[in-house]
This record gives sequence, structure tokens and C-alpha cells, in this order.
Amino acid sequence: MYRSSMAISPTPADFAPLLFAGEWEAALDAAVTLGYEAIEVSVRDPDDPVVISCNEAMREHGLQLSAIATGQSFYSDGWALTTGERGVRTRLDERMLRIVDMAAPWKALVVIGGVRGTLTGSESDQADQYRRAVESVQYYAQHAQPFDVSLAVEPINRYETNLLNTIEQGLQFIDDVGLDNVGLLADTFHMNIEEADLAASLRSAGDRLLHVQFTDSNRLAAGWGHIDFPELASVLHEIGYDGYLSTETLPVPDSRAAARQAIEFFTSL
Ligand SMILES: [Mn+2]
Repeated sequence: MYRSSMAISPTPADFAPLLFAGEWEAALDAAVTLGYEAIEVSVRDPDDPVVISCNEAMREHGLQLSAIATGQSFYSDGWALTTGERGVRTRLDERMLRIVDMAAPWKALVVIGGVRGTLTGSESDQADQYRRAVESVQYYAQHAQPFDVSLAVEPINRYETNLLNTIEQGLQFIDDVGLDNVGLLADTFHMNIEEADLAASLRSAGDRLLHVQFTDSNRLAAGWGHIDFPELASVLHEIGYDGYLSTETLPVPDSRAAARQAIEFFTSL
């Protein structure tokens, strides 16, 4: 039985597949009632008083912080790791280091997902953008190392970005970063679109797998689509995965019902 985690946004978010967006008190109550052990928060500004209140309340509720998702900086502000523009870089780097600081007391993961942005322009432009993304992750990971905080790179499907779609590309990127506290986040919703063989891809991540989001093929709670989760759960056992099973889904039919379905399904695995 894996520890369970639920992905929420303490603030209203432009990124849709999050439960209880802007309703963190209801999220924490639901998490405790349903038996979740941890919350995964999607954070735009770590200094937002709402984010700080939610962070403190998690402790009071006896919940852990499993991971901090960072994509809102790109989805809401347009700030990306691939960006070369100096002003944007300064603001984004400052914010990412503050997010590492927020993760530190929890030893939570910092997710490198949508925040990487996309590749645009000529081949040499794209090579520069890729290099900037690698160097950014190196910089944040070096800041995170003394706190025992790791970064988790998440492959995302082709309809959302053209940078790091598959597990193989994610693992290559992690190799390019070359630091021990950088690993992989596997999200089964994206894998279902990109991977030829989900089980084989998951297996290939081995001990570099730091975090797992079990989200179904239609981005609903696990069990409401057609992904073979029992097969993937047996791969996790095989590779000795000891992280969380997290649910990051659309709030359909509503946040609470989706949260209930996910943890009941996780418990059945
Ligand atoms: Mn995800």
C-alpha cells in the first residue's frame, strides 16, 4: 500500500486538472476525511498569503506536503526555464528558489513540469533553450541539495509542450542535468498518450522514479478510464518504488467525488 497524495491548488488556477482550486480549506478537510496522507500543491507565488496559510494548515491537519508543482509560473505568467529574456529569468529564478525553500522543511519534491515552457524558432535557438532549461534545473537542484530536497522532471504530452514528452526524453534530460537530487515524475495521463508500452517505460525509470501520478486516460480519477493500473502497480513494486501515489485530475464530477474515487482505487491496488 502506497502513501496517497492529492493534487490541489490553494489559489484559483489557469491549469485545469487540479482539485479544490481556490478552496484549500475544503481540500484539507476532504483529504483528512478520506484518508490521504499528503497534499501536492500547485503554487504560482510561494509568498502569496493564501499559499502560506494553506502550508501552515497542512501541518495542523497532520498532512504531509508531498510535492510542489510549479507550472503556474508558465501557464499564468509566461515565465519558462527555456526563456532567455533577462528580466523574466531573474523573476523566475527568484521564485523557484523560494519554492525550494518552501519545500525544505517538508523535504517535499519540487516538480519541473509545465514551467520548462516550449521550444521555438530555429534549431540553434532550440538548442539554446534546451541548454537554458538544463542549467536552470542544475541551479535549483544545487540550491535544494543542502535541504535534502529533490526535483522531479515530468514528461508532458505533445499537445501541451514539445519539450520532454516521453519517459525516455525525461531520463535523457535528467542525465544531462547530472545531479543526484534530480529524478523523474511519471504521470500516467501523459504516458498513455506518449508511451508505446506504459509498463516498460515505467520500469525503465528504475530508481530515478521519484513521484507517480496515477491519473486515468481521460484525466479523471484512476479507475474511471482505461489505463491498466494493476499492471503499473506491479511494476512499481518490482522496481522498489517507495514514493507517493498522487491523484492529479479534473474536478469531475466534482472535487470531492474525484478525490474519493482516487483513494478508494489506490487502496484496492
Ligand atoms: Mn502531472
